[in-house]
Amino acid sequence: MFDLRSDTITQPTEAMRKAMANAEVGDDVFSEDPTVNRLQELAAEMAGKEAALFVPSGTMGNLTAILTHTHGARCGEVICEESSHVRLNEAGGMAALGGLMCCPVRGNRGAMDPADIRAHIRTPDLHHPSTALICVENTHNYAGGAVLPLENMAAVRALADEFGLPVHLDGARAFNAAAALNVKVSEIAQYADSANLCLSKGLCAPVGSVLAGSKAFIERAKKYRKLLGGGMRQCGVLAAAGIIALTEMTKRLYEDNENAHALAVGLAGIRGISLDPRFVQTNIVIFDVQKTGMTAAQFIEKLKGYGVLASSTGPYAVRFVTHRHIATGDIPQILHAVHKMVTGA
Ligand code: TLP
Repeated sequence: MFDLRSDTITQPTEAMRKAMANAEVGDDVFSEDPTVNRLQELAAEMAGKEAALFVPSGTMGNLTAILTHTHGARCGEVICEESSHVRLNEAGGMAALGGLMCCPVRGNRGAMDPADIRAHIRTPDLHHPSTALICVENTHNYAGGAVLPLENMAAVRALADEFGLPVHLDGARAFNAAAALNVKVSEIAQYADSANLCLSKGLCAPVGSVLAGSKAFIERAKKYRKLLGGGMRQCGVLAAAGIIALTEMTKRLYEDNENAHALAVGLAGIRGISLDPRFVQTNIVIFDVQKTGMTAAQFIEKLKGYGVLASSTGPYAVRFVTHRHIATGDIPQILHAVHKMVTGA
């Protein structure tokens, strides 16, 4: 089976398992776990921020950041791209736990136009919720792993500064963006006040994310992590894998990006599949299957019989995600399986 459902399915490496077994640990709620402290220092340095906080998941990293930025104020509004993960895939956490409303803005390949953001920023009016935060996602998952151009991030930052608003980066796959742009992740994160970087996707750690920001922000974030139940104890066993994720696994992400591009080029040549491979910049390939006469659900179910697992992002949108367990040599076989399934030949 080629499992292309997500890069979240990646297994920890041997080096990670060894490091986990031998990790020095302490009670992290007292900030006394030396391995967690090391991971946090490393993550802060890589993100170009003063401090960082280890959290169990990307979802908790984003929600912790959102609550921290809004100081738990209810009735505020968070501007985010309309198909962003914080809006669609985090169980409405900002509304349920933060009393916040989501203000969706349609992006172009995941990038919100600053003019559109400006049009959604609330003016003082007792009828209105107040704009409290802008969230950006880079790479943008549902925009097919699109990389937000750095100029766009800089323009959003400038606009946020004009209105005194904080910016949070959902950088679940920011290292894939960094690999595609050939820049350090700090060059991307510099435009945001906080950045959530996932360790458990293409970087292969079993669990976890790091939330990076200023010292004062991270101090406040600790309280919200606690509120969300994310204060873990001897979690150096998990952080040990995270350290390897950051030191060893970021270097290979360009392979996942290249494999995804090769998949996209091949898929575009299969009858009934629509996508533009020029837009596949990182490890996510989203393609339309409507012209095959199948829905995404039918396509995925049928493809399973040919040894390939996929996920969907819409009624006719199928998603393939490349990762460490998909080798360059597997791409022709995957394409052959899809071709056979679609054409019967
Ligand atoms: N994304 C998962 C699913 O939830 C869709 C996936 O398979 O891609 N931000 C972004 C941009 C994400 O893609 C994800 C996970 C998260 C945050 C949440 O991370 P976790 O799963 O660790 O809570």
